[in-house]
Amino acid sequence: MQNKEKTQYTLIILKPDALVKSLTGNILTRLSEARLRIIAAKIVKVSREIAEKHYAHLKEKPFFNDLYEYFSGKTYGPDYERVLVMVYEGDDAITKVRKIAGATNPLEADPITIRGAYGRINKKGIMENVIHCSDSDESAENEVKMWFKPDDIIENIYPTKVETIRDYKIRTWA
Ligand code: IDP
Ligand code: MG
Repeated sequence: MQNKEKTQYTLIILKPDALVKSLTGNILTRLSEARLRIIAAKIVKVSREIAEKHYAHLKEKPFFNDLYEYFSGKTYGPDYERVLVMVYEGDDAITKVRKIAGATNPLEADPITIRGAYGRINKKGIMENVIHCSDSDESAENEVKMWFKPDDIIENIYPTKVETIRDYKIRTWA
């Protein structure tokens, strides 16, 4: 039987080293080879709380603190304490983006992949590999819901509910 492509969603993060090295344009161009669609995007300052959720599988590792310093951009100073977070949609989006991104360890990644071309291992031994991309449908759903509210995404990709919250305060333009 022929393998059918299926629509997938994937959470992509351009990590602080991508921004420090002015690689945003290069990386978006590389990703465009996959012919996917961007359905959400924003710049975020990474809190310890969201880093611990996003990298829950690494939270107990001895290098987690150094990983947080890198992922939050603290390694590079206040001007770079930010990441670009996006959701891409398309046929086999997860597999295609993981392939273009390359292996986790930039020294082992194929040199023509994003991580192979632009990654490095820093002085503390952290793999600075410029891009995060979801590795399964399950983690994509988990990560998209962690980083975005339903209204930040231009399509309805996961079920939502409407809640009435009394005295809920929001900040608006003055
Ligand atoms: P992935 O980013 O390819 O999905 P994960 O195992 O989920 O790989 O790890 C998340 C991130 O943590 C990696 O992209 C890398 O920046 C960092 N990392 C993972 N394992 C190590 C390690 O053993 N040493 C240093 N950094 C690591
Ligand atoms: Mg991962």
